[in-house]
Amino acid sequence: MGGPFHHQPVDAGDAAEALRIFQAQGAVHVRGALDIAVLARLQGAAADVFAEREVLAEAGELPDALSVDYTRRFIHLDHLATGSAIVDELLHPAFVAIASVYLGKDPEIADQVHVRSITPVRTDTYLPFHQDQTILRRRLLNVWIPLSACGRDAPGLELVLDSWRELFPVSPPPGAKFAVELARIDEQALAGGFEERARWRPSFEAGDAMLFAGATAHRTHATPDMTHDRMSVELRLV
Ligand SMILES: O=C(O)CCC(=O)C(=O)O
Ligand SMILES: [Fe+2]
Repeated sequence: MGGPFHHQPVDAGDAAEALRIFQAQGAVHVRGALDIAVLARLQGAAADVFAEREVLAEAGELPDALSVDYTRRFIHLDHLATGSAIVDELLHPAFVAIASVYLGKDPEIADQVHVRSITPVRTDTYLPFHQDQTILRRRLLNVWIPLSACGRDAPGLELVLDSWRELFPVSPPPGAKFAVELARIDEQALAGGFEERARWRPSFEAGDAMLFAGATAHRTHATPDMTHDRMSVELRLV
């Protein structure tokens, strides 16, 4: 079931087309939505925090409260020098318009806004297939914003289009600790239900965003020839 799928980015100025695509397949790639200077500021601020944590971790002095974040390599926006007000600069009116329709109300920003670092020298930073809605237990729109180009030389995102009609059974790995591991969906089980064209692995430019529903299955997309790091912001409208 599903398809034809829309794999091309849509211009941020065409909110109606972006909404149409989102409603048809549970995800839309929006181009030209974000100010590159804002992304660069975020990336610089996050790099500073990761560097500080690296020093603490090497000295065995990372506070317990930060060790989980560090292990998964993400930073809460409140912990960046930019402050969390920068979120206002990430919320393009098209994102808010799509969220309003999808949620059926004025969207709010969920508490956990993060900058994530995916680094090929630490493949444990890669996230397995999951649905955010299994973790947050509520309807949501994820606004996923890479801080630089990714999906070619740096890990991107893989989404399963049209997977948002149900919540799939979870299949946590042995010893699962983290929410996303507890929400893990078995790749074989998921892939079996969808045609290859439903598995979407876009190339992103800086300034792009991927908007996807809380029930759209997704994971980090990484291949052995992707050797660059990638940072991204994930903010969820609820
Ligand atoms: O950035 C990634 O690779 C995965 C992100 C993700 O799962 C999310 O934003 O919910
Ligand atoms: Fe996710």
